[in-house]
Amino acid sequence: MLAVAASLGVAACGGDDDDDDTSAATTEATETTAAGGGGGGETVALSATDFKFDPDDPAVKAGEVTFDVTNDGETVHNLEVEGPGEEAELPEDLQPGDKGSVSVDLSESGTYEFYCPVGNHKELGMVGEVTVQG
Ligand SMILES: [Cu+2]
Repeated sequence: MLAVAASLGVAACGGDDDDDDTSAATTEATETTAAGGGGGGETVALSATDFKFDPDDPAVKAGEVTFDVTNDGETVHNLEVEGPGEEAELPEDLQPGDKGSVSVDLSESGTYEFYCPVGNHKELGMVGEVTVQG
């Protein structure tokens, strides 16, 4: 037990350390075992600008949803999605012009908030809501 905890600690600390301001939310992300085939979740394409998401009210079917984010703004952005059982964010902030994607388990219908966790971008308007239909 101790050995397991120790090795987990080492693994968790192994990452690069350039930007750790936003908590260690990514440590749990590996929990999702590579869902073996066929899930066929939806993909939502989002454009991040200074300072909003477009669209800011997408609708999807319940399931594993992948958000493809393009930073069309002129400053760094990210995307964090508050799913029903977990929150997920892009592994790295997006520089202007960059793209990234993050998958979230949205298997329960409802509405879930997403926002940009960089600086005060959420307060500036980088917030939206995804509607999940069962
Ligand atoms: Cu932002």
